Amino acid sequence: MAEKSLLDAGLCIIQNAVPADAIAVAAAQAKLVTAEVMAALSDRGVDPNSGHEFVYSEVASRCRGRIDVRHRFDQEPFASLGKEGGWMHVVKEVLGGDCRMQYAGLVLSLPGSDDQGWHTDGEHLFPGLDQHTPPHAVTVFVPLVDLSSENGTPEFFLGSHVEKNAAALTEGTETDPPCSFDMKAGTVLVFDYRLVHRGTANKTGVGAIVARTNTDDDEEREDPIPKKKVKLDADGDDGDSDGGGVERALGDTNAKQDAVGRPLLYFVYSKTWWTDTRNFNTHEHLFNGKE
Ligand SMILES: O=C(O)CCC(=O)C(=O)O
Repeated sequence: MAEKSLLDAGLCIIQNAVPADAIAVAAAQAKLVTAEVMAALSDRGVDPNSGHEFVYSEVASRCRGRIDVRHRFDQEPFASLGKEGGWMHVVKEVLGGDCRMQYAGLVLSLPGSDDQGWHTDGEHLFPGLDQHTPPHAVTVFVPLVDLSSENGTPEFFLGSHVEKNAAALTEGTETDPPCSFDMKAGTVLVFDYRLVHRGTANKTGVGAIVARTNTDDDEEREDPIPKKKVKLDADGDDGDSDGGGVERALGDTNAKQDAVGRPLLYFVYSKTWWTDTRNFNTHEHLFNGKE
């Protein structure tokens, strides 16, 4: 079912793919990694909110207020998630049991970020071919907080992994609007590398974002994302099998979003014989020593 959706629409959703406790651990580590990267960017006078593009081997800008972090992703808990995440059965079904992980990272959308430009994560293998080819690579999005139109759900043009459909988009003859999904943390999206998509603005706040560690004062801070009724997922399930465990585990994470933005892990897998040479094509390091 999920595999068919991935092949036909270019995307599938897997409910509760990551348990609440694993999300909480990943969110805590993401916060540490992010603080380290933000501090190093600040030392270099780089402001992710300025809209100026930058690319280091550990972090790159994606648009104003949106950064793509690849620092410490060979370490736990990300290394294990990349190998054993609750999406691997779908990925292996589509790419083969011998598929390999290309890379993993975190897209952080800071409060007040812009909508991202429409893009694909990679090209068609044989552009202009008459026939549609099966996926050679997929991306898995793993939100570490609940996603909503407030903090920015990614948007997708379903079917645009097929070249002629993507061409219709470019030519303006595509009529179906893009779709997005309000998702709980722990529910993941797997999509074809060629699917046209973008991140959307994080409207949860504006102003300067300062990387900081938790203090006792944090307990008294107002939650910048008021708790509201969770919207249903694509299939009408609210995605919470344990009656609120995800929300409990993430209460603290959500409360700190003003400091760390909206964190979204991603993992990219491919057929064994393919390598991504397009993304993060730089040798300039943010940190003095190599990772
Ligand atoms: O931030 C998001 O929601 C999506 C980011 C994305 O698609 C990208 O950086 O390629």
